[in-house]
Amino acid sequence: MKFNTKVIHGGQEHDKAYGAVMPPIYQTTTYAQTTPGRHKGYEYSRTHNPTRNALENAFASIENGKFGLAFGSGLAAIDAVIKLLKPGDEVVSTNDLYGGSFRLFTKIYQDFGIKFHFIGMQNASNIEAYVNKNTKLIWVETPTNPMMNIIDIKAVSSIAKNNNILLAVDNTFATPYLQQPLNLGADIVMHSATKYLGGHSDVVMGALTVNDKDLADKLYFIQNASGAICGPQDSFLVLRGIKTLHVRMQRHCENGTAVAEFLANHPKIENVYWPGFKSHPNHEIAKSQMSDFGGMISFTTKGNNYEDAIKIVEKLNVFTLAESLGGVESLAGHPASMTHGSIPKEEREKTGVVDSLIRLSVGIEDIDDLIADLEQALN
Ligand code: P1T
Repeated sequence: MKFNTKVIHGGQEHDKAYGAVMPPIYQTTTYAQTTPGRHKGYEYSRTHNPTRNALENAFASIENGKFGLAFGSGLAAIDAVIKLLKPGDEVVSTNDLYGGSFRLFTKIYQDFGIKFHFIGMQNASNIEAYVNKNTKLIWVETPTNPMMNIIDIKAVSSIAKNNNILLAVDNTFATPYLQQPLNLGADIVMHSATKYLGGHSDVVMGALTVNDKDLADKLYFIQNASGAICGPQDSFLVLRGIKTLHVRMQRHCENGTAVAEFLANHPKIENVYWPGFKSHPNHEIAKSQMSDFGGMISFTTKGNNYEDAIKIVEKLNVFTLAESLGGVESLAGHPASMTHGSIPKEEREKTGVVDSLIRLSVGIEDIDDLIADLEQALN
């Protein structure tokens, strides 16, 4: 099955009870047993729920993986991955990443004795200096949030495999429409399904997909034992969102290209961070591992001035000033004070998250309205 068919049918079957074409929302916590242990495959909804299972099968299908898992948020999905580790283990992570992931790693798991190294991975060989016998996981975001750095997944995967280390890729910005990390050698793909997979800014959810059965079993155990699952109504909504992922992404990419080019040619703009530009340092890697460049763009204005950035985001009308990304509507954010506020200033500035940085999630509205909105705000 090709991707555009998988988003609609992948892993799905018609409802066994009445043949419902869309998966019913099984709003139930528990399932009748005829005698203890005899049931129809479901006992309790933290462990399994038919609506959530339909979604988990869809996650696996669109990432070209075997096993999908759904969680109550993207961070809950990341949390489950880190719970594979033990005190004394070490993780090498991209230094540019979602502020909440950084906070989870440094403010919670560091205290449990797990050591994190945050490094630039634009050149994958940088990783080797941080690998030792305790290294158990490489955590990669690509494109990174918010600097749009591109990490070579195949190159990182070969370092991971040579050293017997798990490679997890946060694929939130790219989506499986643009990039399929399992095909490039990753062991775990993670999503904040809150973003493009849900696609409508109405559900908070996380996803994992893996190929290895033992790894899947460990993660299913953690999912059930820790219990950070999502509900059936939310599962239904994200499953519905996925059915239009391909057509939404096509428009996100078209509009993203137009907005990136508009910004690059605007006299008030200093830097535009978007992997579709030939001048992007890892454009060739982006071209080889992604099928297009997406709708996430960050930029700074000339003069690198905090007040200007705040004025611009306040003046936008069609773009809403808000956290999050990946919905049909365009959003603008100020990473230093919003999504990346939990990263100390000197840490975030090392990766380019300066006070004048603005991040756009370009939606699927009419491109003329988006450009006109940016034009008036910049002027
Ligand atoms: O918000 P949640 O569903 O828990 O997902 C966390 C997360 C993980 N990974 C990436 C790359 C993310 O961007 C996020 C959430 N990000 C935002 C809310 C944001 O505005 O960047």
